[in-house]
Amino acid sequence: MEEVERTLVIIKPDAVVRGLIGEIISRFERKGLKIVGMKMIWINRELAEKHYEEHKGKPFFNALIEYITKAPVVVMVVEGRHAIEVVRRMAGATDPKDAAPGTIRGDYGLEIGDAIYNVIHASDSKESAEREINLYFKPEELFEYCKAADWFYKEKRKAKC
Ligand code: D4T
Repeated sequence: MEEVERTLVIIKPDAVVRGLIGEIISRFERKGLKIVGMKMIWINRELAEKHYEEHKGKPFFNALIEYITKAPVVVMVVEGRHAIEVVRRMAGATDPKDAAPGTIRGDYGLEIGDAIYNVIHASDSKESAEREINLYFKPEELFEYCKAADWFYKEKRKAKC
């Protein structure tokens, strides 16, 4: 049985202010991933601290919160076969200097701020994906729809459309 997953992606403030929203979204679309929810928001301190609660107490925590609340972000829920792993691999290593060319962080980042400014966030496990999707989206903000190519893969994927 093919594993269709949903994962949370955040196009972070550095990418938004650099005009990279379209570039990044295009990569996911071209890969064949389906965007099932998307909006621009300005993350406040409370939400940022909730999102990054596992890092509370670490030396970079405050800088990380400053960074993610510095400008608006685009949050997306992306769906597809093994989407969590696939999107993490498309994102690349956490520090953009270590991220391989061809990955989003490898192609679009190098400079860092007080924290590591690394262009996007992507959920790192099924548990994180579920928690993070619920943090940013209400159920009615996520959509089921058919993409134009779905008919082509229909038999194998047993898609509804
Ligand atoms: P996110 O969560 O932003 O997608 O990043 P990663 O999943 O790739 O990496 P992470 O959870 O280990 O780190 C979260 C966030 O903290 C920043 N950071 C991290 C930092 O500024 N300094 C550090 O030393 C580390 C480890 C970067 C990403």
